[in-house]
Amino acid sequence: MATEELSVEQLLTAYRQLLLIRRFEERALDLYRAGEMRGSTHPYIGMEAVAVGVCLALEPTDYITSTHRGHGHTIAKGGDVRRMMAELLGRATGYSRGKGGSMHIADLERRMLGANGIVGGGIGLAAGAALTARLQQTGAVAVSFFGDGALNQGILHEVSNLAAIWSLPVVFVCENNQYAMSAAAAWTIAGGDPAGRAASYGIPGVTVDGMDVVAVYQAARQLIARARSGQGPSYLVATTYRFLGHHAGDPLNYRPKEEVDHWRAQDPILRLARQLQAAGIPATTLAALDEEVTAQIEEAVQFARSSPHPTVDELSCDLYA
Ligand SMILES: Cc1ncc(C[n+]2csc(CCOP(=O)(O)OP(=O)(O)O)c2C)c(N)n1
Repeated sequence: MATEELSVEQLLTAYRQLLLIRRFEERALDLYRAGEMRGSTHPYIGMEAVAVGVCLALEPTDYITSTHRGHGHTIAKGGDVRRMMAELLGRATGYSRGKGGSMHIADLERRMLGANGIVGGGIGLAAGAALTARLQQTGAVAVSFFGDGALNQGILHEVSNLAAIWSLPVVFVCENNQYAMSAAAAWTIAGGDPAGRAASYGIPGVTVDGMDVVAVYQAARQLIARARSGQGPSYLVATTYRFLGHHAGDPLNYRPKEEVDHWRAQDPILRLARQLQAAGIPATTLAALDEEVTAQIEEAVQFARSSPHPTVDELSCDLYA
């Protein structure tokens, strides 16, 4: 798709966001491997263009829901990498006061309604947020990010049907990264292109190249505008790939090397760098941006490391039994 509709300034903003996610994830993996981070983490590396392209088309007052692979969504919605890093290191300054970890980061101020350890768990929440927006007449839209593995969860059918009959302002964004853990999408999804399923609810279904941040932005913008103007929900299926394992400890013994090489050549950061250079931005500017982002992430790590652990008397606070 043409890049004309995004200014060079907006493209640079997108580039910075892609880098911020990539460098955050790389650093989180370092901390995991060094034993400094407890629990696990699900890296979003390779998929950054989906979160960034969609969130670029959203207003700050719009809602998103996320998945177990939620760091990219949080950052793309404007989340604070210091509080995220502190959460990963279990510190009291983290988003969940250090008691939730990677899969329990939410930023209600930025209307990021939470990462979610339950596959498909965010889908109903997004429809609920969309219903809230409708009843309060705020004009807000909700986006639900979910993986190809959630396509066959019952909740998606129930919520798609309800959202369609109530014409809710929600966009269902499927991140088809080709695998649900080690199960290839090609083995597990009936009916070919998942976007085709939207037709059974009488709503649009669009498939987009999820490695191209501009294409994602343009497709998302249309569907979000449609939802905002009262025309109801839609499906956006972004074809993408996770470059690394399902989680940090995945031995990754189920994907052929040629397949990985093919997708790595589509790296969304390299693709946008090429587009920016064609638009006249020198490579030195892009390298400087990368250095700035890397320093920002390092500062977030230092912030996390110097933050206190939650105290013992906080253990049962925020728990419901
Ligand atoms: C309801 C439910 N079933 C199973 C699991 C275990 N599980 C965690 S992640 C995952 C795979 C999800 O794949 P997908 O939705 O494609 O997202 P991806 O990991 O590829 O981003 C599974 C089966 C779970 N967390 N929740």
